[in-house]
Amino acid sequence: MRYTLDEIRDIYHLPFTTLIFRAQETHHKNQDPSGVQLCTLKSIKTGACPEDCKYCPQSAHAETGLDREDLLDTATILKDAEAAKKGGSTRFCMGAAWRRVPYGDQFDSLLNTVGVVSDMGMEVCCTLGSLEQDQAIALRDAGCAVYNHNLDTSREFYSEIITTRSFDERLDNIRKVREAGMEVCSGGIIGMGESVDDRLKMLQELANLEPYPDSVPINALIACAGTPLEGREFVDSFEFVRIIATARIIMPKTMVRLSAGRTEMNEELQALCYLAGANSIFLGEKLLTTPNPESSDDYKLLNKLGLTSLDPAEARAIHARADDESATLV
Ligand code: SAM
Ligand code: DTB
Ligand code: SF4
Repeated sequence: MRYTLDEIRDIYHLPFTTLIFRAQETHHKNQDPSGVQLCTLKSIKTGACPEDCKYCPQSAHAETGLDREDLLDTATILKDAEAAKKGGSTRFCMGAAWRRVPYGDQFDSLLNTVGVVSDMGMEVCCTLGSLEQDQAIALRDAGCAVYNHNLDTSREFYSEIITTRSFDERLDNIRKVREAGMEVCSGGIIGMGESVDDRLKMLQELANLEPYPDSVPINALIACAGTPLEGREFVDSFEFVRIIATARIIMPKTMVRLSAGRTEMNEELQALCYLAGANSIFLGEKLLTTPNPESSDDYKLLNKLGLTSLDPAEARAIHARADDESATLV
């Protein structure tokens, strides 16, 4: 095990100044400190999801009045992928509100879409729920580089949030993704009523995966009307930044993605997140079903901070160099 819970607690509770210093130190050693990865999300199948994730506006168990939409065809998705590329994104992430990935025409159409988007030169990520090993392999072969499946919270708090899919099923899904040779993107949500320890246990689970995820999205709960978590207070800013910094320190080479909740964060808080080691965001006016900041506002902030788009090839080169350095240190 790379990290015990006590070790992670010690990091999280450092004086804020030392915590940020440690995160910066790790960030500079392992990442391009001026690079931010720009990803765009697209909901390709929306709503009516049989899972009961209490935070999710797409769950059929929620009363959000969301318009459901069947799987979109390749041509429709391609238009958004092209717009995302033009807008400066390097990764296109397609999300579907499925319990498990279906076989048949829908999957064939999806594989075709993955291939076409990948041929455009975008890094393709999918987040489609649980999948079978052969589906993971087919996705990879079609050009899907990354699969997102979040742990969402600690093992203990998990059953308060989701009852239709177990924590172990999620870990199993992540293992299948890895075995198929795709990158793993896995993180969670802060602000659902979980304790600080629950958040740290989630980070511990992620950091102790072998290897740990290539990217870790940290979402601040968007408390959507009609979901059981409606009305929850937005997470405390400093607790959120501490989680980002802790994730950076214990998973030095991962892309820490500042994900849902940015519309509730002012520029200063987002800048603190970058200081704490966040180096990826979702760009574009929509996440899956909820609003995201305007791209122009994001570029304005990145320009003010002197941060630039991180090219995926460059990110891999930096990671390779960091590997070499640690090899010579031994
Ligand atoms: N259905 C797939 C799944 O569950 O893996 C993919 C899509 S799902 C919407 C992806 C992730 O979005 C969830 O695991 C959760 O972490 C995040 N998410 C969903 N609703 C959210 C909300 N209201 N606030 C913050 N994060 C949310
Ligand atoms: C992740 O961790 N966050 C993104 C992405 N992975 C798929 C999704 C956020 C969704 C927020 C609620 C919505 O827009 O429906
Ligand atoms: Fe379905 Fe994913 Fe939403 Fe859960 S998070 S209800 S699995 S779309």
